[in-house]
Amino acid sequence: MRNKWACLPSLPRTLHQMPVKSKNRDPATTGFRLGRNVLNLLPARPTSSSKGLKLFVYRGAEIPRSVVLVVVLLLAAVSAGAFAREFRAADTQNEDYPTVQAMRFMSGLIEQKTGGRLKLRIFHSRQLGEEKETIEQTRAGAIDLNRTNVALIGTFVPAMNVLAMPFLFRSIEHLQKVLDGPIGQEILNSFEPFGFVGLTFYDSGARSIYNSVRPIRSMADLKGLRIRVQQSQLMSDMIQALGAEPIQLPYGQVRTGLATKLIDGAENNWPSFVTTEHYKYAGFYTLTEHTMGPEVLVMSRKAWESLSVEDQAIFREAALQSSRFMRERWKELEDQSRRRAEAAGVTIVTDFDRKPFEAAMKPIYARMTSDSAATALIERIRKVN
Ligand code: GTR
Repeated sequence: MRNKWACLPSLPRTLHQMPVKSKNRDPATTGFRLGRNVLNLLPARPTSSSKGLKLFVYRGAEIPRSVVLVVVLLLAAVSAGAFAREFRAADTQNEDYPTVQAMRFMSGLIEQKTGGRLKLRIFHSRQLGEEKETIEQTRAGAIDLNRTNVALIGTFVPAMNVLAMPFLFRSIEHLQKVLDGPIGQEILNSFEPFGFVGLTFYDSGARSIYNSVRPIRSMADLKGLRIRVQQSQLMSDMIQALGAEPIQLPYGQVRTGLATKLIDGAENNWPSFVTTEHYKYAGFYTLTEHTMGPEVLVMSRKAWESLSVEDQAIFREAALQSSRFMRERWKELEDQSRRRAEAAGVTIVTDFDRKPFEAAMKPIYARMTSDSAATALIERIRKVN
């Protein structure tokens, strides 16, 4: 005879599919009958076919079948991930943005490697607040992971501001070489004294200036324009040094700021310019590519320290894999976003005079290099070929 226990591992999935044996088909009692029928699948007492299941017999007394059922359901639920520990992860970008996709990918890897014990719960589109607040909450341990831009977290972790420095990287290839090498790892390791653990970097392309007033070809064209910047002193100083008026605004307010003419323009990479619909209000995009500050994924120290050493290694590896996964998607979205802006009639200015822009950054570098650690880091970055 077929062992009735054989059906147990798949019990929760098949519960609703089980044939109801009772003749009583009163829908009002269906739930009860379902429970009864499941119980009927359990043997009344250990039989020869249930050898090895002595577990259910305690000091000669049978443990009630209902208790056995609850235990079995709980075990099955645990293995199905119903009680997985979830880590709250914040991202300001929308659901389809590559950084959000990358974190989803990372969560899948973590779930797989921990047998469903751990996973991420991703709050995209500023569901947990604007970037600056979420960074503060991550430091306080109220948010477990945060994907942020280096310019924002630079207020908390000084080395991040170095990565956001204008005209520091010669190209995206140069940036990637730095981040993928020992310097990148050292920078990630430098987060801990500030209440974070640096997990990995994500691509963010180059940021360029866009506005609704005129095409920018020289610094004179920037004069007097109100340009939105991230909530970062470094970014404000940079825009001011270029002769425009910096306005710090959270990411979520830029679109309205452009629509209501509170601001004349902003600066960002192609995917952010397009996915936020800023391109519908700011028709002039100049390829200034003034910074290539990447995104970074950090974890709160509190959440990190709650993990075993083995789980910490799983998180690190999954984060690294997710940034590789993201890189493939990024390039594609960059090209696609640029094409979309062009098709919508955005004027792309490529013939701008870059030299004066670079020269105007001297005071910013002078301020940064008053810190010897930052000077050394900038020099090492420049030397990477
Ligand atoms: C994006 C970045 C966001 C946010 C935004 C901004 O490129 O992915 O995290 O910093 O820029 O300009 O506020």
